[in-house]
Amino acid sequence: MAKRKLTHQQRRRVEGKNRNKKLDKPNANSTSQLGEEQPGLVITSFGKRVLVEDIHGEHFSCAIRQHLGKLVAGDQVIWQTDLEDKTGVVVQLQPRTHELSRPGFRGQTRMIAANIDFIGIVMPVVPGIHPDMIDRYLVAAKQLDIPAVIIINKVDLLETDDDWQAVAALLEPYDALGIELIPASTISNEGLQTLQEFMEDKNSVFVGPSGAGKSSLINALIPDLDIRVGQLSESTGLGKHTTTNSILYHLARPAANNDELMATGNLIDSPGIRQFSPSPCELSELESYYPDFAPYLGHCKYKNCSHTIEPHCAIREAVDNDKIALSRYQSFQRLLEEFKTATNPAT
Ligand SMILES: Nc1nc2c(ncn2[C@@H]2O[C@H](COP(=O)(O)OP(=O)(O)O)[C@@H](O)[C@H]2O)c(=O)[nH]1
Ligand SMILES: [Mg+2]
Ligand SMILES: [Zn+2]
Repeated sequence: MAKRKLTHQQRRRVEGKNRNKKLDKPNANSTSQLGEEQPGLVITSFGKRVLVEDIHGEHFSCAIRQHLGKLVAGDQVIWQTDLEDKTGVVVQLQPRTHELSRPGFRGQTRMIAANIDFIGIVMPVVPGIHPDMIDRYLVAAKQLDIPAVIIINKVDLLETDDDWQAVAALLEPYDALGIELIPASTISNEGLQTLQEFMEDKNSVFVGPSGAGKSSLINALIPDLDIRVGQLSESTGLGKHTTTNSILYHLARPAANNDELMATGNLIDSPGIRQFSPSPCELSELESYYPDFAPYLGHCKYKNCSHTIEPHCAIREAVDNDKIALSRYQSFQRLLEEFKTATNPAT
């Protein structure tokens, strides 16, 4: 419509305004005044920005080109510095391998970590170990096809043999599955050496409930972490003790012949999540993530048995005969139920 046409003067004014805006602060979609494209690693995300580490280990607060969506700790990106200050713009996201995410609000996905190849499930003996949550993370690890260990944290709080036995009973099903169980404590330093060996040269993520001791463990595992956390909060403008978004730290150990530290992988600290959920999947896929069910699958009366109310169910019989742990059966059923509502929200 003619009304919408700008007069020559108006157009000049608008263009002038935009030009000034660009000079003030280049936004994520401007291309002026930017340095060459270079590779970078996302350390953490905050607000609409990310902290990117360049190949020299320097950190830059970066805007993100809109079409890239949300970025997360562990992402490999291509970015350009803003030549005027120590900021930049992420212009490309390298393909992710093994992204750990969870369902967020209104069907959105919340990223937890990218490019990981090892999951440490941190469970505290106090207030308690939650098998249901362990099983959810184990399913996620199976979906990604990466190894997971269970870190039994705060074992300094176990005082009697009975305390230990109660914990051992809860963990029995995982021991039977051959999953590594690592008792740990940042008070007694138990388990730290073992963890270090497991994580050598890997990109690991620590997950688990809030208060499990994830950040404390990372603090104990990384020698100069205090300094780095200080630097991080300076670059992001965020407080020191909040893990609202995942943060990537470099692991290091002393080099053989001198005092220098050698990089040996990365460890991502993740925020505590009240209820984690793996990606929804079909019954048969979920079954394949429960290796303890395997000997009984195919022996139910009905071929597509959901192992809930069907007669002559081999899985339920195995539970009744203590061949499958009740907690494992219950977590399976809860996930199945949850996946059903996730795929058919109306029902
Ligand atoms: N007794 C004991 N307390 C611990 C241990 N590790 C962490 N804590 C405490 O547990 C609380 C939560 O720790 P934090 O690392 O913030 O947990 P996060 O939420 O999983 O990161 C803090 O008060 C820690 O001091 C441990 O090994 N033993
Ligand atoms: Mg924390
Ligand atoms: Zn069945």
